[in-house]
Amino acid sequence: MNELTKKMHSTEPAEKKHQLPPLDYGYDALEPYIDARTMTLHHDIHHGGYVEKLNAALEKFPEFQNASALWLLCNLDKLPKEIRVAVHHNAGGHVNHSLFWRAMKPGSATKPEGLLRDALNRDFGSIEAFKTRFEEEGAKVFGCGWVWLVRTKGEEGKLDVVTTLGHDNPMMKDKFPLLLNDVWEHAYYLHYESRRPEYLKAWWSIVDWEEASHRFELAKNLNEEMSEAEGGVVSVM
Ligand code: MN3
Repeated sequence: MNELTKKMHSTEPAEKKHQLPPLDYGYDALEPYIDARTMTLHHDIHHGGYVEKLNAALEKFPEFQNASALWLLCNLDKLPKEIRVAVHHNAGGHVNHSLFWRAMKPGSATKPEGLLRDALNRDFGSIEAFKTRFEEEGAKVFGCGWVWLVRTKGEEGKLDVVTTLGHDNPMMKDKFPLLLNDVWEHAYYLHYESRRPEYLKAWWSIVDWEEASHRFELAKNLNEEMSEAEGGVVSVM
């Protein structure tokens, strides 16, 4: 029995478990736009819960324990039927929230710059028109979901705004996420109650446009390895 086979048949706990990534800033750092209580619950309880449930679903299937959460999400049809639903929800929740924390930065008040700014102007007409479209699409999501700025693959990749339900990710449809906002009620309800459009508008004050620009560059070179926190490596299991 070689090492890999041993590992696949081992009843030991998985060597590699999915981990809740720590925030790069304090729970109160995004105030007043997102309050500390919301951030604490959202990161520790909601995101933490997805990680815990993802690990629990994979417990009986060591052959999938080294796969990135993004790979799992994009290859649901390759998974055992009994864990497909749990992995769908929880790998999606893990991937999306890992991206979401990095999409924001305290006191950033930055603006899109360089090639990303040019592409936004090219594909939406203006930065303001892009923001309006993003807010409108985000407000329209019925129930739980996300709103995204995505880039289609390739050198000339066009930018678009898309929405997903539950914790689906645009990579499931071959679109690369640059920026995302969480429009599940748990993301804003304590402070904004049912005023989701107000949350969407306020959110621009904490967007990290440098991260979005970084992802815009990554989208051109998808063969480069990305860490799990950056959205995982889809091609490698
Ligand atoms: Mn959420």
